[in-house]
Amino acid sequence: MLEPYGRAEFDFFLYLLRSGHLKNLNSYWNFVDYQLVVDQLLAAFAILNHHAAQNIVAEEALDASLYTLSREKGVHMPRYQPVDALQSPRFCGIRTFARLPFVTTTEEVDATIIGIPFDTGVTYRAGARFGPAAIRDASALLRPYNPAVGVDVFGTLSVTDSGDISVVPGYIEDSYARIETGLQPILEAGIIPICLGGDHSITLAELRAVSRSYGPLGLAHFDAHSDTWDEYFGRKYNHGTTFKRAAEEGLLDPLRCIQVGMRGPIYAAADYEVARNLGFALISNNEMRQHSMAEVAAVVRERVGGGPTFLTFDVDFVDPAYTPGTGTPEVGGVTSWEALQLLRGLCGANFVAFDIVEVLPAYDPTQITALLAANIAYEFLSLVSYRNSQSINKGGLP
Ligand SMILES: [Mn+2]
Repeated sequence: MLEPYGRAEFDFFLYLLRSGHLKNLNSYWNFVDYQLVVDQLLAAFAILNHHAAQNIVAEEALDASLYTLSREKGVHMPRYQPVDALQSPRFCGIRTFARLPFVTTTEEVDATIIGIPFDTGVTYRAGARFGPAAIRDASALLRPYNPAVGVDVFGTLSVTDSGDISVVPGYIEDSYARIETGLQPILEAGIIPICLGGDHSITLAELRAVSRSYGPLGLAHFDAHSDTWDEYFGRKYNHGTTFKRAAEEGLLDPLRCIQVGMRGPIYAAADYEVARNLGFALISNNEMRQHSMAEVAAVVRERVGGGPTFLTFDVDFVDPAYTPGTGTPEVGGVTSWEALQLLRGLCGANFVAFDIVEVLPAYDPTQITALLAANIAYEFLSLVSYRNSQSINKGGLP
């Protein structure tokens, strides 16, 4: 294709092929003509020449120039994308979520992955502090396109891995403060945070931060447990009291809150009534199993409506046959496929933040829990991608 051009351009084209930048150029072919691609190659080449060597500086300049050019030409190209597994094997590199760039900028980012490795809010097994690392490890297998939802997740969204929030092990309220502080700039920039837990106590701090930006939130909560107990061991803050505290603090709009999948033995017949008395809807696992996942998803969509909504997913929602690596497993849950179906049924809802919690790698010898958690986080991104594409079709982002 570069026949009219000289040896230097040809070398540069080979460089692009080797370095993986051609993937970015390939994505242009869907939108623009041949001449524009050649123009971009040459413009990028000029910048590369200016930097005199094919080194890291030149690569960064090349990335930036391609990105700037794409904007100038009105071509959509996400600023931050994963390393291309067709160019570099999945087991290479330092582990970030889905091999995304580890950057902490809030510019030109649609969504970011952020680890919250806190696990001293648990009432039983500890060790979910290693959940974010295990999920990132398993996420190396993810690919850009989600055929079940019909979205090019990383072709449409600019996504980063923001690393972890430095929590204070053993000190829940100090950790809450750090989580709120850590999420604040992300939320103020309008970026959608996808938090990797950590135990479910972290969600209270996330809800505090997210509601500060959006007001009282809708809640789609998938879990074997309602987490609306008043206290454990005489203490108000832990992973079993999260949603009672959130309701008391006014972080939620109870009429747009729904909890799904509760099962297993509870302390008293009235335990689920606590959630309902807070104003939440609650669908137990037994009730859920009377319906298809599409029907359950429709009920959730109806409940949360069009307002800003937080999606929180405890991996113990799924049967421990699929998620053994978790803190308080309960038998009789759904399969991994059913969990994915349920999430896919939520397309179109206005989710402004997500978390996936309670992955406990020490009890996950084959890493299947972490693998499912990575895929669930990918479904979260798919929901964002789907909603953005719907908004664009309607004539621009809200
Ligand atoms: Mn749970």
